[in-house]
Amino acid sequence: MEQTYVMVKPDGVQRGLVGEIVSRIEKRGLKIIAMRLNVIAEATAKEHYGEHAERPFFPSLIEFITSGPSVSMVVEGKDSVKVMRAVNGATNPVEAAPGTIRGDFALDVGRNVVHASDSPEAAAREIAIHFKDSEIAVYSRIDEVCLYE
Ligand code: IDP
Ligand code: MG
Repeated sequence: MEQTYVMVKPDGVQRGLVGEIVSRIEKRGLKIIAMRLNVIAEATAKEHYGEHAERPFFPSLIEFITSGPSVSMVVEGKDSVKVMRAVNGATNPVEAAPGTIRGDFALDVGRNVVHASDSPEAAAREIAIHFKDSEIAVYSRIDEVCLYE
């Protein structure tokens, strides 16, 4: 089963959207195998968003992502990278379809509530940045027999 890294960004925590977002992930059938609320350190944020280091929005992105608590998760399930990107919706919430998290709860690209890894390779990199192996739980969900053929 594929794993991906998901974050409820500080705007999502401040707006009380953690439960709603976790609920959507769970109801889709994806399994949360690690979860933590904390204020991400600046060095960790810079490593996480390293691919954007040269972009003009990088300083404000790092400032925002470290500005308050966020919720980090490792999410597992069939094609979880692709599924979580679809659950989150387009990066720019103006373009995000209704029914997606960004399409339902956001308007501004710099306040788009959630993050999810964009490839399995990125997921492995991001999971390793945010979680130790010992923080990831290996378990079965009782509904897996219904979720998967
Ligand atoms: P993603 O979060 O959908 O993967 P990326 O292109 O990887 O989108 O950008 C990372 C984050 O940087 C976005 O979620 C958004 O918060 C922020 N960002 C991206 N492009 C812009 C921009 O043009 N202005 C301000 N912030 C941006
Ligand atoms: Mg990205």
